[in-house]
Amino acid sequence: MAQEIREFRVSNDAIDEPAELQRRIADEGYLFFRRMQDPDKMRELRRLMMTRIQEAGWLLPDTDPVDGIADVSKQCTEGHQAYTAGYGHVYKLEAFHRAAHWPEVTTMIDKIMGRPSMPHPQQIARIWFPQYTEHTTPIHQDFVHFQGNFETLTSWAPIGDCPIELGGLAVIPGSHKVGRVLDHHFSLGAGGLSVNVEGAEEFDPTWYSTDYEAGDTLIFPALTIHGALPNETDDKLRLSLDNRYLAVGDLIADHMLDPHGPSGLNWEQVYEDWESDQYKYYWKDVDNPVVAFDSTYRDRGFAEALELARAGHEQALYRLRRTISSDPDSEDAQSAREVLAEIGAPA
Ligand SMILES: O=C(O)CCC(=O)C(=O)O
Ligand SMILES: [Fe+2]
Repeated sequence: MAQEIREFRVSNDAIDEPAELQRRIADEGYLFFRRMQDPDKMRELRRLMMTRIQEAGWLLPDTDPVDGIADVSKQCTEGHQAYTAGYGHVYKLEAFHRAAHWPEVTTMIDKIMGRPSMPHPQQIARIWFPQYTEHTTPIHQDFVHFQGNFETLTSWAPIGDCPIELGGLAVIPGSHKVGRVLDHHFSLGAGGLSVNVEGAEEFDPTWYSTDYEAGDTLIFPALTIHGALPNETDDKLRLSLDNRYLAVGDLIADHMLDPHGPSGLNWEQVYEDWESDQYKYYWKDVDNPVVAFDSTYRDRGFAEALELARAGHEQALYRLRRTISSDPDSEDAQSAREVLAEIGAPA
């Protein structure tokens, strides 16, 4: 990603002007707000989530969980078997799911969409280890992962402060104007698919981000090109929320009705210790048309990983071994074993 990062335009001045918000997001492909969410609520959510992360063994014992000091020897990420237990422990927190319904977020999304909206049932937290930059979320458009419709909005917010070196999200303003899903290729990192933006002709591939503080929030539609900055700290975990919102009555892809895959949980397990029923299965009362997940993008990425692995590509080999260990009975694992056997590489 880019060497030089420019500062986001801050849109707090337009908070009460829906038409201006709509104009800006249509033009620039993102909106960024300082302290759109209550920093104290965010810090309290951080305390709860980091406490669970410490219980999972990913923070150094005898440190304040709020500081997010990682046990670097525990590095793991989405797609690793080791990630599931810790992430699942965090994913069961009622407070984490409630955050998707905080009115400061939902009223803002309604204003931007100009229609009543709702959060996708599938909410997502990202827990990013330091010194693990190979696994940084690659450059992508959200549509390949979440699908449904192009107007779906992502709301990304750090849970606590997130200075540049901790690896927050960055966007290419105006990139959504390509108006289509670009070719995505095999990559490591969340989602495992990336777009090459070098030499792009349809937009200027300049990156924008910021030193995020608790409560700051970035909102963008499904075609905006974005990616995470690497977590360059020595020992700090990056913790963030990325929740998605669709207009009531719009199309949603079926997998977004399930808990986030890396948690390894179903809803009954997620809800096990909740105190309130208010947000359990809240979407069942809403009549959104549902479309089946289209696995074409993912399948193409995996086919590329197989090809690259044949040629000895290190990250592709890593990807194949990860599939074999995390999902040994899958067809992908079978193909991965065949390729490794073919080139005489250990599984
Ligand atoms: O936080 C990350 O690393 C990935 C987030 C992302 O891609 C998103 O919010 O759409
Ligand atoms: Fe994304």
